[in-house]
Parts: sequence; structure tokens; C-alpha cells
Amino acid sequence: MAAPNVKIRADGRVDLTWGDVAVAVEGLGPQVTYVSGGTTVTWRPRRLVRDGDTMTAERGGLALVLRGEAVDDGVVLSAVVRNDGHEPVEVVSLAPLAVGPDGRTVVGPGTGSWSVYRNGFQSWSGTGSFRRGDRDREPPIEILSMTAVNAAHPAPRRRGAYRSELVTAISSGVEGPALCLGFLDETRTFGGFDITCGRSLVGACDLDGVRLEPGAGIESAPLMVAAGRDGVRLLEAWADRFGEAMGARVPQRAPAGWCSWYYYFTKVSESAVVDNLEALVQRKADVPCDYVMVDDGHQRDIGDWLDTNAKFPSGMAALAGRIRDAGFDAGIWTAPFLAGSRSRLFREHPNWFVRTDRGKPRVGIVNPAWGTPGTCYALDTTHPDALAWLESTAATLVHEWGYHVLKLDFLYAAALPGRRHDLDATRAESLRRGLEAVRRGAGDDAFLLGCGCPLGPAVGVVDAMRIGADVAPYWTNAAMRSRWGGGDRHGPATKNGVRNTLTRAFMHRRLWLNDPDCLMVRTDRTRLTEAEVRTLAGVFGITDGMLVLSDRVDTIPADRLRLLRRAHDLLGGEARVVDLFAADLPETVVANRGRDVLVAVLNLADEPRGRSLDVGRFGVPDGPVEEVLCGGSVTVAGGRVDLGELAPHDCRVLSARTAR
Ligand code: 9PG
Repeated sequence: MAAPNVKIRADGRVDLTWGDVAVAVEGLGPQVTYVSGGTTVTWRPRRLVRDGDTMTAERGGLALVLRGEAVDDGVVLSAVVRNDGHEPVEVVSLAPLAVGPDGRTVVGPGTGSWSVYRNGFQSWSGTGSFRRGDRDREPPIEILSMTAVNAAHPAPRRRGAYRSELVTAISSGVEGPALCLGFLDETRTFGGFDITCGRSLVGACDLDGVRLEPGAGIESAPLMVAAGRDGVRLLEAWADRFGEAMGARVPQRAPAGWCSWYYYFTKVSESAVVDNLEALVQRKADVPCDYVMVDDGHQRDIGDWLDTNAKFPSGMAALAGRIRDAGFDAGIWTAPFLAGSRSRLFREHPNWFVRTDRGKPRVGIVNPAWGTPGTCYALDTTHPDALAWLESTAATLVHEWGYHVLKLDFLYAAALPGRRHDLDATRAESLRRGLEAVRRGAGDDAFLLGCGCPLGPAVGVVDAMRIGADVAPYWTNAAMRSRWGGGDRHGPATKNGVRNTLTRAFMHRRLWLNDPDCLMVRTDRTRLTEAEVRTLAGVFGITDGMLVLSDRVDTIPADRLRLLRRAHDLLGGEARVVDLFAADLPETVVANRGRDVLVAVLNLADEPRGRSLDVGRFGVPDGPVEEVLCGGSVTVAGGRVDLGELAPHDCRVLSARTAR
């Protein structure tokens, strides 16, 4: 990483050139999209006037200003739009960085070598690298896509065009060089990147139509632009900065847990939880566990979190007491920004909900698993009474009922487009206010796990974040692979969970603790093969995520308990996915832990494949080296190891003391 050469051209636009690597962004300037008198206008000035460190353009009563600041390895850009006119305008988006067809983005020899990191909008959204011929797709209809993507920015669906949220990196092949762009604040706005290879590059913040009165101005979030030889390291460096700027909460120790969802789903009951509690006590030596989570299925209706259904006859406070008496923290699931159409919350407070332009309550999901009709509406987290209710509900769950761990799910609902009580609040700000209300009620000591959550605004509020789709008792299925499922990328499937655990590994301990979702090691009620279970254990372990088991504890066979133990033994390293830019599904992870190095080698193809690789470059010495997941050892010679043929979706993890 090195500082770029910054050249301000005669037309006021900027060229950034990194001399030591083949990276340049040429002809960049700011851009604004606004609505004035009913028409939407996008303005990217061709000429700007320089005054010291700021460049300004003026047109029709609007002034657009670009500011830049050199930081050690790049520049931080921000834009300001000012209304010098007499009429208010509505600002849709503000970009500190826009490069049009008259400019140029250079990364390596040409766009043919590009691999673009596409970060999905929220926890569940498919994330990974795309090459020139790949299509960035998502579920085609809103009711399916709303749980995965940013409603304001659908995927472009054209080859060579990509949309990344919050951060992106363009790497020339796997080896680099690379360019990394990332916003450094999301308390107020969502930021994102639209990349069309060979044509344009725009990094903009969404202001969602906020009114800009005459005489007023709005500043964009700061945008970091950095380049270097290694795209993964650039993403790590961005995450360090973003986490610091947002006051990331990173607990020292990642808790291990047990979760009811992936075995019992909505059929969970008090007796099922108690049975597992007893089994956890009995198998304490085999199943590391800090908390026991009732994940869905306890509430009377979505939104009515303090009303418990008949499957939990003793009530949730009593159950928390029992969990604590058994020596665990108690955990409980809610979807705090949703309410069922028949819930008490919605019936009693219809004005606490986001509205569509036609004045109807905004649907946040239709989930038949929650009973018919399963229609849930999105809470308006800018309404002061709704915020007070969020705060007091969280306070009850934690301080009265005794649940120390709150899994907060379907959080995207607070950031859906729509009309809100506070007309000046953006979608990102609405989400942040809702999360902050929950934190206020839960208190500083509670452990908050975000899920289904747009990433940026949650940093600094949550302790941990789900970073991928739901795992499932199968690898993938026809629905996920179909075009309705969004091209085998989004939606519940173990394959999708594993993909994001790898592609978002760099966020761990920088923005929060990563939650890769639950581990299933059981042999009943599952179609996961032994190889797939090994992959879950290996990938979750080496990436140092939270390990949360979601099996019926008393029936797990001994060999699977051993695998669970091995996953725990892998924790504690600093993982790097070295082939992040190689393919849709990366297959090589290196983790350093003191003097030890761990190397995970995967075969995520659907057919058996031989894998051999150079591990000497990661510090693995020649000679016999331990293989952790199957047990036994393999031989490294001349820096190389040959693992032979790996079954489909299988994994091996090497553990060695480094030569260095
Ligand atoms: C509980 C589950 C678990 C799981 C969460 C989340 O689109 N959908 O209908 C949909 C349903 C469930 C779901 C995601 C999407 O899973 O990720 O861990 O807590 O809720 O209902």
C-alpha cells in the first residue's frame, strides 16, 4: 500500500495514480442525483473550479464541492451539495467519486483480468468476487428479493456490471494489484458502488430524497480510496478504519452456543429446550456452550414479543431462570422491526409503521412459517413512541426476563423504502435509530447479535453479526439454484452460508464478531454428507467465528462430537482467504495463531477433485504435518502438499508450527 500521486487537472477533475502498482483512477469528480420540480436529474460536472483543497462546480442554484485528504495509503474523498437557489430540492444520492466514460479506471493490464468484490447489502446477501463474464443476479421478484438486496439498487444483471454495498475491491486476477473503495461512515447513509467495466465507476451515498432547503448543505460520508498489491489486505485495512470510525464493539471472547432453530424450527417448545439443556449439562465436556438460545417459536405473534404461546407453559422468564441455573446464559430471538398483520402491536399502533407512497403499511416479509397469512409490516423506527416501545421491550427481555443474548433478526425491515414519521430520516439512519433504541433498553452488557441486517449502520451497536445466508440441513436445493432463488447465491442453503463465511471473513474482529450461522453435526434430520459437515466445522473453526450448535444434543454420535471439538480447537486464529478473487467460491484459507499456521483446503465443486498446493509460502515447513479434521498427517515436500482426491464439498485443515 502506498500513497497515490494526486493530480488536479485544468478542468478541476482529479487523477489518482499509484506509481508502484498499475492502478489509477483518472478524471474523477463528484456527482449528485436530485429531484427538482418533479424531475430527477443526475449532475456530474465536467468542470470544477479549484480553491486550495476543494473543487467546486455551480449550476442552476446548486453548488457541488469535492474535498480530498491524503491518508497514508490513499485518499479520503467527500462531497458537499449546497442549495444556493430559492427552491428546495430533494437529494437522492451524493457521490464523492464518479468516473464516467470520459475518465478511466486502471487496475492491472485491462478489465479482462478484473475480479470485482461484490459485497451484498445485508447479512443474508450473497457476497463474493465476479469476473468479467459473470452476471450479478438476484431473485427477480420483490417479495423474494427484499430479504436479500438493497431495494434502491437492484443488481445490474448485465455481464461486466456489478453493484457492491459499503465497500468494494477490484483486483487484477488473484495476485493483484488491486483498488479498494469503501465508505468510512454509515450512521447517516448507505453507501455503495456501481461498477461497469471499462465505462464507469461511481461511489455514492443514498440520501433517499431528503429535502435540501435554500441555504442548506449536505455532506456525503467520507470515501476511502486505496490501492496496493493485495486486494484482501486492502479490504482488511478498510475494515480496520471503518470499524474504528464507527466505534466497533468487539468482545474479547466469542461465545459458543446452542440454538433451537435448525433442528426444531418453529416447532420448538419449552420441553425441547429443557431436554437439550439437560443433555448440554451431561455432555459439557464434549459440547462447549456459553448460551442457550430459543430461536423463534416462543412468541404469540411477530411483534408481540412479551406474549408467549402455549408451547412455553412456564413462561419465558422462568425458562431463562432454568437456563441460567444450568450454568448457561439465556438467549432469545426477536424480529424487533416487524409485526404480523394480526399482531396486537400492529392493531393497537397502526401509525408506528412505515407506509408506502399509497399510504398502505409497508410489507416487510410474507413468511407462512409464522402462520397464515404471514404478512408482516415494517416498524417505523423514526417514530418516538415506537422507539420507546423498542427500548422498553429490550429492557424487559434482558433485565426482567433474564436473557443476556438477544438475536435481533429481520433488521432490514427498518431500512425498507417508504414514508416515515421523520421525513428527514434516511433509511440507514432509521435502522441505526432502531438499533440504538434496542441497545439502550438492553444495556451495555447485553450481547446483541444482528441478523438479516444491512451491515454498515449496525457497526458499533451490535457485538456480533450474521454474515451469511441461513445454513440448512442440505447443501443447496433446486429452489436456491433456480432463477427465482437468485442464481444459487442468496437464500437459505449451507453452500450460501459457507460462501459468505469465506468472503466476509475479513470483517471479523474489525466490525464485530462474525456469526457464520449454526453448526450442524448430527446424522438425523439432515441431508448433509459427512464431507459437508466437515466443511462446516473446518470453515467455521478456521475463520474463528461464533460456534453455535443447532442439533438435538442427546443423539449426536461420538464421531460427530469429535468433529465439533475439532472445530473448537481451530478457533483463535487470524484468517485470510487467500483466493478471494479467484472464484465465486474461494477454497483456501490461511490462519495465523501465534507461531502456528492453519491452512484449510476445500473442494467446493460438485464433483470429486484432487487438491495439491504450495503451502510453503504460508510458512508450513517440509515434513509431516497434522491434518486436523480427519486426524492423521500428510507430508509436505518442497513446500507442496498433495491431499489427493477430495469428495464434493469436502475440506481438510493442516496445522503446523511455522518455520519462521
Ligand atoms: C427464525 C430464523 C432463524 C435464522 C434467521 C432467519 O425469507 N424468509 O421467510 C426467511 C425465513 C427465515 C429466515 C430467513 C428468511 O431465517 O436467519 O437464523 O433465526 O430467521 O425464523
